Amino acid sequence: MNQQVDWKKFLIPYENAVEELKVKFKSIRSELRTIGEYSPIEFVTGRVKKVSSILEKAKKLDVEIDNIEEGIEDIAGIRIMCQFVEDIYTVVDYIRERDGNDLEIVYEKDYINNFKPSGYRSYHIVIRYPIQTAMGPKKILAEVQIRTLAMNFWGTIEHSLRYKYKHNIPEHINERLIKAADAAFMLDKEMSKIRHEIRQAQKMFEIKSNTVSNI
Ligand code: 0O2
Repeated sequence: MNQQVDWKKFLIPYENAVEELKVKFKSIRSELRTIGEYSPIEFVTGRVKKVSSILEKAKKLDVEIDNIEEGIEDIAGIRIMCQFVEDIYTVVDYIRERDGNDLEIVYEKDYINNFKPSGYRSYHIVIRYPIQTAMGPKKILAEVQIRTLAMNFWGTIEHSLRYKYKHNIPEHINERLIKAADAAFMLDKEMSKIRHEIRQAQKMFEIKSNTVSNI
């Protein structure tokens, strides 16, 4: 069955979609920076899933090879990193505003308010994205993961450890990873509080200096 799939050809629209989406999200950041505004997007990465990982996931989810385009939603993956947790929801709103324009939202998963048992936190949006190919137009599924720098730090390391242990992480290590995820989230919350306090102080300062100049 696997031999029947021309993987190089199959993956072309996914590669194009990842490149296009990276440019689109990166340009939000550069536009905002150009006009001197704060960008909720810190940086953007993207990847096309490796064939071995596609096959592994298809096996895990019991998806037939013929149904891989619909059954595996993250063959094209975009990751958007934000400084603060609240920035994540600003980015989610950006994507929602584009729903029906240059992309369609299929569904959203909030792994921040509902974090995974592993401790994993991130906001996922599965989209259907139109792409022009040499064979004509096509819509593919892509997964956009939106997370803070701290969530990304934890997720990247936990992912590589999970692969090193071949998905059989001993229970005591799992427990420590969950604690590390909670600590990363505490750090996110503390950074948001600090930011809030600095903003409040700045506002107070502006009010005071306006009052002085009005006298
Ligand atoms: P890769 O190499 O990142 O592509 P399920 O566990 O069944 O609820 P499902 O259906 O696999 O989840 O999809 P979901 O929840 O959208 O998660 C897909 C991707 O989210 C994963 O892709 C990871 O990128 C990330 N992810 C989900 N759970 C975890 C986790 O516990 N730890 C880390 N580090 N990442 C996670 P892949 O295919 O696993 O891998």
